[in-house]
Amino acid sequence: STAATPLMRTIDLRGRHLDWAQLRAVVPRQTPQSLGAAEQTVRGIIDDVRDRGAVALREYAQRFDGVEQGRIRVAPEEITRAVEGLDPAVRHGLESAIERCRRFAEAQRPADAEVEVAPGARLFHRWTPVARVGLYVPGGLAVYPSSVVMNVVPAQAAGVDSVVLCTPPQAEFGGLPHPTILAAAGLLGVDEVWAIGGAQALAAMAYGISDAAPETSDATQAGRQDVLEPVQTITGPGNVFVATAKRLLQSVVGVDAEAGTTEIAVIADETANPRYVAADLISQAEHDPAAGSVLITHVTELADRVALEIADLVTTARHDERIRTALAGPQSGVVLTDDLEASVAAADAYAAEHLELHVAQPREVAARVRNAGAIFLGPYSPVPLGDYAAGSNHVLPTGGSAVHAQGLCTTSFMKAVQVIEYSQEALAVLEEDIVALAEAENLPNHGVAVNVRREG
Ligand code: HSO
Ligand code: ZN
Repeated sequence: STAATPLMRTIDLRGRHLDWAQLRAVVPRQTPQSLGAAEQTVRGIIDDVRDRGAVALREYAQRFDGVEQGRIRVAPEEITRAVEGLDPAVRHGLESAIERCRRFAEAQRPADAEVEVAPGARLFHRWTPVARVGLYVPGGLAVYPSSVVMNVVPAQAAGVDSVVLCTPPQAEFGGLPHPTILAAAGLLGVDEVWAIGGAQALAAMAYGISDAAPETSDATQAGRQDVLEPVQTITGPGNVFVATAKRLLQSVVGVDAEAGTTEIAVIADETANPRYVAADLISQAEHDPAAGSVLITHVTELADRVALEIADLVTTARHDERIRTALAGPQSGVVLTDDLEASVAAADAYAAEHLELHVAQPREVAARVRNAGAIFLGPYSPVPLGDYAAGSNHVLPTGGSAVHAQGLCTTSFMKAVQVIEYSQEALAVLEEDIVALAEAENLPNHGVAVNVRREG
């Protein structure tokens, strides 16, 4: 093969001894999208949906989706029909993903804690699912039924009472949502699907819609089918309008993190297979011209061989333009380090959404990594395995937020309530302490609430 100029730039850290903050500044990273511009528009949409309900939703469907809506909720028969129409191979893939994700998600259910900190002084940490969850699924070019699985399964494993899915109505499907999305919902047992797109969908789920029956239907026909009960938590990806709506609705509902552009980092040593590494860097670059692919290695020959493999694989890629743009962008690159230790430090500072370890002792190296959304060990655990089928979740922290955040999991749809039960004697033991602290904070009636129980 010819020595073409490598697609990815090189960041040479050899001989430099950078601390965490310096590393964080030199590893490649995309600039996060700014949401400010959409804020006014989205605020208007949210208020409109809250105030005018289904009337506003029908107007937006007409304006943004080019669809005249009667019923906004998708009829159960349409979901069944979509399941029946699903390509059998895709159905098999989704069913196997659902099964593995369920097993992993169910294993994540946290145990309650109970402790008697002193005689008669009992504390309980009781986990409980969120009552009702809303999932937003975007329409448009990228249709990701795998993301429906990734959002719904942990909510179901958490034991939520109900899940509602909102996704845009599409003119090309007769005003229904994309059939593959409907089919994924059907396979998951989600029967409440509403054809609502964008910021409108998030507002509808946050505030609820009580008047969604079409005007033509008589009052007896309009029943529970046409009421969208408000949810307590909303998850799911979306464009800048959806991300802005999430931000604005945070005082009304819980929301998951805004999904940034996907990224992959690979730590490789001399044992790495350069073709595997190249294929995996390309796989995430395929998502978006702004996707980030980062190779971190202390083995320069390996870096060179990966560059050759990338050049080779890109020539036959369907989305070669997108991939080239992503790999050549400032958010991608090859980071050269002095040794494996330094590679781990660089990866930790980068805090990748996905981190692959192509090294001799991947488990041992993984134990030294603090910051990553998900870690893929060894040559046979590529990121696309996690994207579709491993059983892990593919909704992961992007943009370096893995330093403080984690991927979607069962507890994302749960919350713990702290339960306190003291006897009169156990309270009396603490009376002086509480009174002293209450006095110190100039809140004496806090102390009185304890005193009155002694006087009894
Ligand atoms: N890699 C993406 C998830 C995905 N891949 C969906 C394919 N479909 C972000 O983790
Ligand atoms: Zn992917």
